[in-house]
Amino acid sequence: MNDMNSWKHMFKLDPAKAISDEDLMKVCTSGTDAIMVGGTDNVSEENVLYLMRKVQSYSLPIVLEISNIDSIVPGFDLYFIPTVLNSRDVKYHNGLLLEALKSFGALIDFNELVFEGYVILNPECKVAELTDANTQIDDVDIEAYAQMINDMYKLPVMYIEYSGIYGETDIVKSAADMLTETQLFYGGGISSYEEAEEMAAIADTIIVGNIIYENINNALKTVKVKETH
Ligand code: 1GP
Repeated sequence: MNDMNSWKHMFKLDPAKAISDEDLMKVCTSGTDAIMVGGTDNVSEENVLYLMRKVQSYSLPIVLEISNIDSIVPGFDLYFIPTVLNSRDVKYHNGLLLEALKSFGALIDFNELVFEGYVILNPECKVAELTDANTQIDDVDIEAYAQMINDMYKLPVMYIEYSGIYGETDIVKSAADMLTETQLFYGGGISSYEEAEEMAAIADTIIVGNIIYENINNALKTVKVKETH
């Protein structure tokens, strides 16, 4: 169930945003490979638990992408831990992690954790602001980040995050070309089947978020990339 290497498509649900039971059912029965629960603002133990329980009534993997220590809830299949490599604040490299390990290190099942090397590329998105990310990155920079992740830190996942806007395919391709072991996640601004198809041809896994809340039918169409990749 948790063979995430084969996941081509994930929907990302924000616990701070409302979704109707009907739309949640459509998302969870769409054929997507997994549901990722994650967001930047107002993510709490209460809203994470609420969404987890709702999604657990469907039979697909559910992953928590940890936003803050207070909203970590047991019961997910996997826990994704971001480290933001282009953040200027050490807190978002390993500072939060250090605090979490000091408090809970003895209780953690490390087999459930997946460390994500994030590179945030939309300067306007909330997470870029929060983490003080240096988003002025060209293809040489992204290649170096990809090498850092694949060859040096040897992280299982590189996440190219354009949250809110559709990214530059050349940048994503530059990263993809450097990765031999690391799984490439792409997320940001996918709002149609055509965009999903274009990014799915480059990245290993695409993540579709906002469009779920803006146009559920277009969101559902993105799952069709699984038929071609
Ligand atoms: C956000 O990468 C995800 O963390 C998906 O981005 O919400 O723009 O689809 P969108």
